[in-house]
Amino acid sequence: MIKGGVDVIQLRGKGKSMDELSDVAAALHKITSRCSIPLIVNDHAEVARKVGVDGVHVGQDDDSIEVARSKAGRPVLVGKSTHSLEQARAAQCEGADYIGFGPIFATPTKPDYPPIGLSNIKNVHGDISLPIFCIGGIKLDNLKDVIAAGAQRIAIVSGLLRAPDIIEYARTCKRLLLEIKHQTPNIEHS
Ligand code: TZP
Ligand code: MG
Repeated sequence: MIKGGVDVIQLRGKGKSMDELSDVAAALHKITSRCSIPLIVNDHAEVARKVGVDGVHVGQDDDSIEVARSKAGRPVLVGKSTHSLEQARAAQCEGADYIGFGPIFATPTKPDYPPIGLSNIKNVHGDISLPIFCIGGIKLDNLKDVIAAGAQRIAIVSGLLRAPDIIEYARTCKRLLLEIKHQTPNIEHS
């Protein structure tokens, strides 16, 4: 992923024990830190106390941003998943450093959430000043539509993990994001 140009990596280890997650986080962090790629651990701020990851990501049913920061015990990025405009506004008020916004499309990776669709992407960017990562069902096939709807940053799970050539997949996604960036001054894409 790093070779392909991914800018940030999140470690999601649903069902893993804290020890297993910490071990994977430590091994990954050796790689990401060499390349100056931020590593964010999903759900469990405790891991950030033990391992020098760069951030923690919490969902609507996880720790609050404040609790996550205090569990980490040191300055880290804290991001929050949001599934509506209201939740995005609340995450900004709560002090998130960035938000995830989705699922944009229905996705087996997060099956129990109704898709938001493309139409709210512009609204959330108009309302929220934090970095916004659009997520959920985003693939190479629909990435142009997501960008056209106003997305500046995207997160991909299954599209990348199932790609026959992860480097090439990441590279092509990145190229699409950067192409639009060049047509739209003052916007950063990742
Ligand atoms: N949050 C909203 S959708 C999603 C998460 C974690 C899953 C995204 O996975 P995929 O495979 O890229 O649809
Ligand atoms: Mg979570």
